[in-house]
Amino acid sequence: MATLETSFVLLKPDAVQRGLVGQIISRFEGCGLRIVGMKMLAADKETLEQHYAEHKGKGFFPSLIEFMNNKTVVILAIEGANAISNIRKLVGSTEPAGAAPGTIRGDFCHMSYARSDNAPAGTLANVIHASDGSESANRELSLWFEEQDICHINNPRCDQFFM
Ligand code: 3AN
Repeated sequence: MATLETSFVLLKPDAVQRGLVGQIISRFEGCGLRIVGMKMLAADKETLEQHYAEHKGKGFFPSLIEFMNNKTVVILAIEGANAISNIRKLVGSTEPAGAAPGTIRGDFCHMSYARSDNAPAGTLANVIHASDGSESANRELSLWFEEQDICHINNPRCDQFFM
């Protein structure tokens, strides 16, 4: 059965710097998912370390944080039926070299794990992050957004354009 879910998506610095923001967002809107929160900001180290806490201690952790620290990113809250798994499907697999054509990573990036250490970005540039489950979606939404800035249906600060 379909469940109405809200997921957290972050367009990484490579997506912003390459001017891919509009094209990526239109993939989500195009299939009927709804943007209910959006903000451009400079990611800070503390928030990034909390966001990627599960990867702390792994070899790629410092370069992953450095790649995004103080860089402009776009954060999104996206709502829809089974939004979390549907968004992961649109995003594609973590390693761009293996991501299927038609997915965001398959179409907009190409780096392999093997090349990422020596890549100009210093890490695996894969343009986007999306929550991988309901627990991480809730954690990431509350880490990056103020509840009042998400236009949920019962948020009195928002108009009802989406009803
Ligand atoms: P995803 O973003 O697909 O959920 P995770 O959560 O396994 O993938 O990894 C978080 C981020 O860490 C990835 N998006 C990628 O930027 C980086 N990463 C993951 N695995 C590697 C790796 N083996 N080498 C370099 N970077 C990695």
